[in-house]
Amino acid sequence: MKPSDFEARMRSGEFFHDLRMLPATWAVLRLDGHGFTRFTARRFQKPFDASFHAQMIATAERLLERFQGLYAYTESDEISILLPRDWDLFDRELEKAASLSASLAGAVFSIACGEPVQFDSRAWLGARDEDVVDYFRWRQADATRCALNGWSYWTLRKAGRSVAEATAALHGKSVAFKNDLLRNHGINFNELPCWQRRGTGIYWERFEKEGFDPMRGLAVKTVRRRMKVDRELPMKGEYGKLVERLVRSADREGSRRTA
Ligand SMILES: Nc1nc2c(ncn2[C@@H]2O[C@H](COP(=O)(O)OP(=O)(O)OP(=O)(O)O)[C@@H](O)[C@H]2O)c(=O)[nH]1
Ligand SMILES: [Mg+2]
Repeated sequence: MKPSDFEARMRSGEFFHDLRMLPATWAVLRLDGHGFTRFTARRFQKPFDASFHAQMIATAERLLERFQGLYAYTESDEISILLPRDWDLFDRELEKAASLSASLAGAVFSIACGEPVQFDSRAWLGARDEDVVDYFRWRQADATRCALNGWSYWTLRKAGRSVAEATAALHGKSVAFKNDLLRNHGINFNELPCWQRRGTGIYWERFEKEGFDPMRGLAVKTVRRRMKVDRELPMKGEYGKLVERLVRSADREGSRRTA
């Protein structure tokens, strides 16, 4: 067999390498901490730990920057990064996007906490702006559900119930039941920190920077962009409007770039 044939035959075994995220489509990379139930149990306060969340935010910021995303959202041990429709890094190769995002998140988080941790990563695709709004409302609803469950479970555990007892006490119970349970233990779910109930968003904002033009000897203003970490996200419809604004302004910028 000729070396070039051998090379081609071996390459053909890289079966998924040609998979690309569809062109001109919204894409979200969603990363999730691998085995974080055990990892967090050893090192962080339950159900929520501000330092754990701060590390998730720092990881999300690095991903947003490196992957040139429009918006990052983090809740629990997951991070979603919205990519622009015209995103063209790595030729939109799925394997590259998933493996490089997971390895960057793992590296950033591991350095911060001093032990090796892993993330998995997957891609979500949506054709319409409304799909993106629905996606982020879906993840925020998950944050709220997990926060209520986590607070209910750990309130029972801290009150002396075993794993089996706490799990059985909450099995199939309604949102109202869990809110009442917390109230009976002196906790008002709606007054818990917003980031725990709704997650945290990170997006780009523009600001004016004062500078000096030495050629003209003049004070000048330039427009720069920086990341804004929003720990007080609105919820439901209002959150949807925030995501819609980010998506629409990205679409306007995209069409200016291609005009
Ligand atoms: N202690 C602590 N745990 C947290 C915090 N935020 C998220 N977690 C935990 O992270 C875990 C996330 O859930 P999953 O992603 O479903 O569980 P996992 O063990 O990571 O499993 P895989 O993702 O399937 O590998 C849950 O057990 C949460 O309680 C936090 O602020 N403090
Ligand atoms: Mg996980």
